[in-house]
Amino acid sequence: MKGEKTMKTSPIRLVTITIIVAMLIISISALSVSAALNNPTITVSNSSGTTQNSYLTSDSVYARIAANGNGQKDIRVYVVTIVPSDGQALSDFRGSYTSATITSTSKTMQVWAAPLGEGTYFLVLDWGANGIYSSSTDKISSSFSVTAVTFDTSLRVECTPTAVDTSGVMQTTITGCLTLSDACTGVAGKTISLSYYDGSQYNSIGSATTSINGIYSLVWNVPIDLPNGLYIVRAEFSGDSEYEFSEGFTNGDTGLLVLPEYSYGALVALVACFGALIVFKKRTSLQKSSTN
Ligand SMILES: [Ca+2]
Repeated sequence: MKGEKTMKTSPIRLVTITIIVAMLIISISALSVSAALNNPTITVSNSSGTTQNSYLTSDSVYARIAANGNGQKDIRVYVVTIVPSDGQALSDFRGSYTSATITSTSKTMQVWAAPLGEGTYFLVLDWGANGIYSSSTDKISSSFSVTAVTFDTSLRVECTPTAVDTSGVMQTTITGCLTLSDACTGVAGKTISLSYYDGSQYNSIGSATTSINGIYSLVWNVPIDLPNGLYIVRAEFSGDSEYEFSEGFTNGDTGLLVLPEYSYGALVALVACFGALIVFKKRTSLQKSSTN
């Protein structure tokens, strides 16, 4: 008898249950509508998604994009040097933007591969990928800087031969090597300026370009009117955005020695002595033959 009573459901209770079920259905559907990806953020990061705001030109830049909800969203990431104003058409510093589709609440993606250009930049998240910056939907990252990788260099120079004579050999080959200071790695494709010191200033000899292993070579036609003496030869690399300035000098052993030439008078005297010697030898042999 007790069971019969509990089996009965009053009309009021039935209505209440129906209302509750209906409300539940409405709230679930409302929840699914509001669950689309929203509230995005963009962070400049490394490949693991950790925030990074300083880069070298040899690095790559990644972006960590986070959002709430679920579903998917097409996006573009622009690299810019100036924060865009509202409603402005977006233009990428690199020439083209990076596009992607976000399908989860967090994504780390490469947006700029090495080599990077030096400067200060921002990333713009174009949420919905329409190419127009809208401050209400799009996001701008904090700024990040890119600086050049620089290497210290060493430069060597020597002359072969180390002596020239204005009445004989008047060419010397200037050779050397441009390398990294902390390794024996040659630096290729760099211009080396060569000059010699005349006692008061350096005078240009010419320039040569380093080969794949950092070696350069230049044949110098030594000016015939260069006064006798020992000349220091200098090699100079002016440096660039990647490699530091360096210079090298010949020393007493490798510097160029211009030897004193025989003057015309001295040469005549030498020829006269040699001639006298021949005459003397001839006479002696004649004397010997006559006594025999
Ligand atoms: Ca937009």
